[in-house]
Amino acid sequence: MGSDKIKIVIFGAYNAGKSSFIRSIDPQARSVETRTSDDSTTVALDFGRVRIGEKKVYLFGTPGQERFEFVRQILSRGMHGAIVIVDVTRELDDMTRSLCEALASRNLPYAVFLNKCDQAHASPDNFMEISSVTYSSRMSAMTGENSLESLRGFVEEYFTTISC
Ligand SMILES: Nc1nc2c(ncn2[C@@H]2O[C@H](COP(=O)(O)OP(=O)(O)OP(=O)(O)O)[C@@H](O)[C@H]2O)c(=O)[nH]1
Ligand SMILES: [Mg+2]
Repeated sequence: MGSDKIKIVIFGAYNAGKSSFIRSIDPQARSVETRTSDDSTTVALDFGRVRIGEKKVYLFGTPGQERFEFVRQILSRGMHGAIVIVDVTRELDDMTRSLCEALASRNLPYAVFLNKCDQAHASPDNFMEISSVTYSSRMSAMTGENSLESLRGFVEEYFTTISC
C-alpha cells in the first residue's frame, strides 16, 4: 500500500460493536456474518472504507469469538494501525485486556474506542487501565455519535504528516 492508503484492523471481544462501528463509518460496508438466536456474529470479516484528508482508510473488522484467532492473524497482516472496540456496559474482560497488551508490545499505533456510551449504565471511567496508555475516545457505534470523529482523531494523530 502506498503512503496515502492506511490499513486499520478493528479488534475487540465478542459483541463489542466492531461491525456496527465500521457500518457507522461507511454505510456501504460489507460483513460476512452468521445469524445467532437473536443477533448476528462476524465469522470472517467486515470491510469498510473512508477518506480522511488525503488518506484512504481501509477498515478490516475481525470476528470477536475466541475460536477465530486464526482469522484475526490473517487480517492483521500488513496493518498500519489497530483499534480495540470496548463495550463499556460490561466489565473489562480478559480478551480485551490481552488484545491491548499484545498491541502495546508492537511498534504500531493503536487506539481504544470506548463503545456503547449511549447506554445509561455505560461506565467508560472503569477502563482507564487500557484507555489511559494510548489514544482513546468515547463513542456510540449504534447512534454514530463521535464515531467518525474518533477515527479522524486517531488517523490525524498518527498518520498525518505535517509539512513545515
Ligand atoms: N446500545 C448500543 N448497542 C450497540 C452499540 N454498538 C453495537 N451495539 C449492539 O451490540 C451488538 C453487537 O454489535 P456488533 O457490531 O455485531 O458487534 P461485534 O463486535 O461485531 O460482534 P462479533 O462480530 O460477534 O464479535 C448488536 O446488537 C449491536 O446493535 C452501541 O454503541 N450502543
Ligand atoms: Mg462483528
